[in-house]
This record gives sequence, structure tokens and C-alpha cells, in this order.
Amino acid sequence: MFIDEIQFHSRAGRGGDGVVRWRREKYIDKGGPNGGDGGRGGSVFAIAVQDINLLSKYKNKKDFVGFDGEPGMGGSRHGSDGKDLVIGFPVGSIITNVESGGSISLDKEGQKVLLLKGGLGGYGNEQFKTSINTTPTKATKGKLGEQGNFKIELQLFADIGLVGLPNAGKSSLLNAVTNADAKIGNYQFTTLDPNLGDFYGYIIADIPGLIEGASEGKGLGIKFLRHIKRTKMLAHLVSFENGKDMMKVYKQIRKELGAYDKSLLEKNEIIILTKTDVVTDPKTIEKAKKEFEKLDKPVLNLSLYDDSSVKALMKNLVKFLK
Ligand SMILES: Nc1nc2c(ncn2[C@@H]2O[C@H](COP(=O)(O)OP(=O)(O)OP(=O)(O)O)[C@@H](O)[C@H]2O)c(=O)[nH]1
Ligand SMILES: [Mg+2]
Repeated sequence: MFIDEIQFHSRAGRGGDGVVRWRREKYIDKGGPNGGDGGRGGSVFAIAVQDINLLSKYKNKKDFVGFDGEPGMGGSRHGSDGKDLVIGFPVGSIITNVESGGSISLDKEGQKVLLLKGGLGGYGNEQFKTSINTTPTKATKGKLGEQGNFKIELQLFADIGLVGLPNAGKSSLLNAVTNADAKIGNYQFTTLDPNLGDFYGYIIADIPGLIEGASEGKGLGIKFLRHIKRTKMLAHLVSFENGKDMMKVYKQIRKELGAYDKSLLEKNEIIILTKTDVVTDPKTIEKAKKEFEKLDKPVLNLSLYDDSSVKALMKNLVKFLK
């Protein structure tokens, strides 16, 4: 299952304790303090990784525990610092600190964000030596690392989001023009999770089909619409299988998009009329195209069984993206 939201607790490493130690010299009982300081606790960082399935891998993980610092040692030696814990999250993740409400989004691969600071190490007794007290027996404990609860929400980044009714041919189109290997089926809701494909360096996201009432939870609902929110533009697919209802279903889907978030309606949109091969009369195709062109948006015809229409579509998509 594709997971796009998780919650977890995390704590950074605790600082190591400082220690009380004495120099050992022949005939001298306490040869002066030489207890070292504890090491710093490791901090916890988030790093953006190009892997949209990462959250699924964390689904059973409720706690990310940082590495503690080591205690100090005799001979004035510091304990070693705890390693930093660096947790990978998919690019497009929004990290929210549940307690403070503060949030930050991971927008670029490799972006690294400090989540929790490790605790400072304690002082060894050598640090407390003064001219008055040459044999301090005091050392301090390491400090606890910061801790907190976090929520991660993934919003996919894409240049184009494919929207439309189930069966409109979204996944088929994605597979035809990108390296993606999305499941295709002649039934509704074949796609349960968004699929991504690379189209000449642009990302196309195939979003599960929407139906009338999706904004109220019908079908797969609008759970995935928040992914579309971040796509730069939309390609809206309407199949010729809808016959006379093509404009009606188009408007239905637009209504659902708008009900979720008005800003979706303001995105640049290209309309793709799919499966032209199911129509026998070319006039029907022309008529539908004309009707959609009245919306003042680019309109393209497509049949995956017609190479030239696929090529024309790819060329237009590139133009549209630029
Ligand atoms: N005749 C014809 N069939 C097509 C074309 N493109 C896709 N199909 C078929 O339409 C059916 C649905 O295709 P999908 O790509 O799975 O549709 P989808 O929009 O991803 O559907 P959901 O995932 O359910 O939302 C499949 O049986 C495809 O083989 C086309 O150009 N012509
Ligand atoms: Mg699909």
C-alpha cells in the first residue's frame, strides 16, 4: 500500500556523562583529577530523498531513537559523540512538529533539516579543578537530547497531473509516454495509488480516477487531490467512450476539483480527448474537439492505437510544458 502520511516520535541522543577519575602515579594516592567530558548526543536530521515509497517502509516504525554520546574516560579523554541520525523522507514531504505546529517542506533532493538537537555531554572532574580545589569530586551528567512528535505528509511534485474519470486512459497514457509501468485495466479504479513517470525530465503523475461525489468521499474520494495541488498543470482526460456526455463528465470532474480547492481550477490545463479509435465517424471527433475548444484551452485527440496521434501529443506536451 502506498502511504502518504505517517506520525512518529523521535528523540535525539543523550549526552554522555562526565566522569570522576584520578591520575595514577606511583606513591601518590590522588594524582589530580583527569576525568573526561561526555560526548555530545547525536542530533536527528531529515534528508530529502527521491523515493516516493519511503513512507511505506516506515509504516511500523513509531520511534526514531538518536545515538547517545559515550561517557568520558580517565586520562582526560572525552567520550565519543553520538552519530547523527539522518532519516530519509521523500521529496515533497511536509514535516510538522506536532507540539509546536511548526512545519517545513522538503523540496529538493539532498535538502537536510535539523529536527532535534542532541544533548550536551557532561563535564568530567578535571573541568572543576581550581587553585582552591585541586581534588574535585564533581562531574555532571549528560543532558537529554530534544524530543518530539512529528507528522509527515507527502505531496507529490509533478509537472503534469493526469485527471479524469476511471477508465479514461490515464495510466495507459502515462505508460505510453514515460518509463512508468502502471497497471492498466478495463475496469474502474485500476489505479489505487498515484504513479509517476519521467517525461523528458518532467514528472507526470497519474492520479486515481475521480467520480461525481469524490469530494464527498465517493469512489476513492479526494484523498489524492492534495497531490494534484502541487502539480504545475493538469491534463484532463475525457474518453470518447462517454459519447454525448463528454462535456458533462468533464464538468463533473471540474466541479469535484473545485469543491476540493478552488486553486485547482486556476491551474493551466490541457484537455486530452482519448480513445478516438472507438468512434467510427471522424465528424464526431471533430465536433467534440470544437466543443471543447470553446473552453479556450489546448485540446488534443489521442488514440493509443494510432502512433501518429501519440507522437503529436508528445510534441504538444513538450510545448505546453515549456
Ligand atoms: N480503444 C482504446 N482503449 C484504450 C486507449 N487507451 C486506454 N485504453 C483502454 O482503456 C482501459 C482503461 O485504461 P487505463 O489506462 O487503466 O485507465 P485509467 O484512466 O488509468 O483508469 P483508472 O486507473 O481506473 O482511473 C484499458 O482497458 C485500456 O487498455 C485507447 O486509446 N483506445
Ligand atoms: Mg489508472
